[in-house]
Parts: sequence; C-alpha cells; structure tokens
Amino acid sequence: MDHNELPATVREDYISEETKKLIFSLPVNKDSQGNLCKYQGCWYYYNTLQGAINFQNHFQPHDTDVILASSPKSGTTWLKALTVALSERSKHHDDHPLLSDNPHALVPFLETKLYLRTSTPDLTKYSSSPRLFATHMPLHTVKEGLRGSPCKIVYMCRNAKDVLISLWYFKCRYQKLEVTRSVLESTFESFCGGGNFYGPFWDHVLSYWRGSLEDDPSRVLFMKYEEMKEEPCVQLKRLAEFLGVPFTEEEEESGCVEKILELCSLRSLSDLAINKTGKTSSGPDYKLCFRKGEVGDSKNHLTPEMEMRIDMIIEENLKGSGLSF
Ligand code: PAP
Repeated sequence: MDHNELPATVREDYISEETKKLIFSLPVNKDSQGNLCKYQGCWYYYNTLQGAINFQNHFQPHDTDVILASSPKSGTTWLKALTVALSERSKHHDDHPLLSDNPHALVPFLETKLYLRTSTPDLTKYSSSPRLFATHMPLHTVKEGLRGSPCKIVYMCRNAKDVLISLWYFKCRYQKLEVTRSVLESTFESFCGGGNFYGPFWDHVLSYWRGSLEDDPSRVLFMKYEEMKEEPCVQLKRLAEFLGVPFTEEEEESGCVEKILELCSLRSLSDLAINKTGKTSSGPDYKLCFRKGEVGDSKNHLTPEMEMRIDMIIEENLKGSGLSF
C-alpha cells in the first residue's frame, strides 16, 4: 500500500508537539504499515495515540453513555449491531438504521474516528440516549477519559487463534495482498510478540476481565464471541438486562429476541446493499467487516506448532486470572 493511501489511523500527520515529546519517552516498534509506540501498556500507531489522548483529555461523558469495547477482530461489528438493535427496537420497523447504515457508522470509535483529528468532535448527532461509542483501547485508558462517570462498558472477547486468522485475512484484503502463508507467519509473529496494534492481546483482554470482576458488575459486562454463537438468545438477553432494557414477556413471546438476532446475523448484514458497496471516508470498505464468522476457523490454517505456541502464550498470560478460552 502506498504511504499516501495509508489509513489516517496509521499515519503521523495529526500529532501535537506535546504528543511528539511523549512519544520520545515511550517504547517504540515498527510494522509493515508504520511506527507504533506503547502507551499505558498498549501499542498504538502515532495518529491513533493522539486520538486516545484527545479522548482522555476532552471527552465529556454522560452517565447514560454506553461504551462498546473489544480487541480488533473480536466481534465488534456484531456487538455494535446488536446494541443498536436493542436500543432502537421500539422505534423502528422498515426504516431501521441498520438497514441503511453500517454498524461502524452508527457506533463510532472514539480514538480512531471521533477524536482522531480533533479534541472537540461534534457529538450532537449522537445526542439520543444512550449515546453509543466504541473503542479498542484497554480499560484503564478508557477509564481516564470517563472521569469517574458510571457509564456502562461492554467488552466482547474472542479466542486468540480465531482473532489471529481474522486479522490475517483482514490485513490481506485491506492492503490488497495475496492471502499467503508468509503474511500469516508475520502476523503470527507480531501477535505472539504482543507488539501488534492494540496488543498485547492478553493484556487487553485481562484489563476488561479484571474490570468486570473488580468493578461494580453493573458497570462492565464481559462477553465472549463463542458464547454469543453458542447460545445467542441467552447472551442477547444478558446484554439487554445489563443495558437496562430487558425484554418484556410480550416481546419474548412475539419473537423479538430472534428478530434482533436475525437482523444482526452476519448473513443478513452482509447481504444489505450498504454493506456490500459502502465504505467509510477514511477506513476500509464495509464489506471487509464480514467474512466467515466461524468459531474454530483457526484449525483450518494454523500448524500444530503454531497452535501450541499460541496456546502456551495465552495460558501463561491468563494464568491465575480465572479466564480461559
Ligand atoms: P473490527 O475490529 O475491524 O471492528 P470485528 O467486527 O471485531 O472487526 O471482527 C471481524 C470478525 O467478526 C470477522 O470474523 P472472521 O474473520 O473470523 O470471519 C467477521 O466475519 C465477524 N463478524 C462480523 N459481523 C458479524 C456478525 N454479524 N455475526 C458474527 N460475526 C461477525
């Protein structure tokens, strides 16, 4: 990919003098797209670090805000769609926002969209309550921007091996590379070393896992992609309860839970015209949000040695936390 075509999140053209000074004091790293630095235990491309700092210094939380958090490729698009569908369920029928907009346009990322280029984004169009925002930042970094506000945070976690495969495909499709073993191997090495964008994966997951245990449980909800797949109705009801919008008996009887799941299914969403042909102003085509969405797809691609190595790294890092995949 030509440097000028790089996404704004990866470039280095919005960085303040203060952030430049900060970067000098941070550990740095490089990948095929650009320079990264480690801020508060997490790796960011420089513009994205500026977005994170803008968010931390200037976000004005509302107590009713909902933050949807995840490590990349862990089911963010799905979580966004489900949360929009839950919050909007009594308001729309044929004109449902998910039919005409991609979930990422409806629930913007804080650091890579709203605060990327400015510390004063216009949030008026997100004025309905609750305002829904998304992030890939770890919990401690998000909390600094929330300034003690009790707003709710939902985290979607996915098993590391499927995340890795999803990252590999996304990288190839986005950068218009052939899907080769050599790209898989470099993605694997960077993921296992923990120096990838928003890595280390395990520290990211643990920040929310511990938050969900230590904070008021009504504050941080920890969800798993695999459980959403396995028992979607149960998990959707859990999410609705957490968000304070539980399904009524009438809604359950009328099939409202199943309708939301159908609307937000990978098949339905990826079949919509907006998701087939639309694209963000600075990011990827919407169609890149959707691929297979299968649990265990990594089995089809990783060698037994790769599986063993990643299993060991995850086991070692999650040891004693009570979290497993
Ligand atoms: P992001 O980090 O770029 O936002 P994210 O949505 O978190 O991506 O993850 C993409 C994965 O979620 C893809 O997985 P795969 O590569 O293993 O197939 C994508 O297919 C999957 N996905 C997207 N939408 C849905 C959905 N509605 N239901 C289930 N999985 C989905």
